[in-house]
Amino acid sequence: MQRAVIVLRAKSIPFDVTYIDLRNKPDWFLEISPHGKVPVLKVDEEILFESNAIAEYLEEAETPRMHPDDLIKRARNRAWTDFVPTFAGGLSGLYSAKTADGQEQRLDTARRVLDKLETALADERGNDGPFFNGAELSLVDAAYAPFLQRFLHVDQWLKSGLLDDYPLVSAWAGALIDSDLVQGSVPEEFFAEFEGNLKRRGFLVGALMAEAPGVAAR
Ligand SMILES: N[C@@H](CCC(=O)N[C@@H](CS)C(=O)NCC(=O)O)C(=O)O
Repeated sequence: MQRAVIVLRAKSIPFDVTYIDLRNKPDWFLEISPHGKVPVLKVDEEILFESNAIAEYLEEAETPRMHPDDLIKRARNRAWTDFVPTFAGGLSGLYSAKTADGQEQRLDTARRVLDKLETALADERGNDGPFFNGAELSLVDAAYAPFLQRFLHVDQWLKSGLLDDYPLVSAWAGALIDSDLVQGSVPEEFFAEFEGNLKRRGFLVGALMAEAPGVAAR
């Protein structure tokens, strides 16, 4: 959902959003979403699903172009976008642990995905950023932003210090969450709901949040 909203905002495409309670999906949503998952984009009467497909559709439909012009760069941006589910799983694994031991065990996986991304930024960019390709926020940025934003939020409690070892990822994540496009891509209550979800699911970080609520959210 968030990735689609970032792209819609970046391209100044007017849109309405309906948020779904994923624990209680309405019938109308199940009828239009083939996998019962968000996001779904309704374009006139047509339904699109899957974040990648939606982002690529918007990219082809509307300017400004968010992919690099260079064909090789564009292909590699898409390849790194394909890595997002693995990356997101590596980071969210860390904060979905229920015990300190479990969290410790998942550090290696988190480090592995961060290593790859740090190398990708070093190899791909050839400039000072701040985004994946340079000065402009691109589709690959829009794909990673939601997961980096969630991680930075929970790390206020986890205090893993993990990103300290990855200066390029760390600076990139900071630029993403500071960007208006990313900040305005979630509703006001998003972080409260996100925290509620982590608490409800019995994750260790949820307990830390309950003990020390109100750490300043970025
Ligand atoms: N590959 C899909 C994954 C979408 C996805 O997993 N959405 C989650 C929320 S982030 C969802 O709808 N979960 C509800 C469920 O699986 O029942 C995409 O990128 O659009």
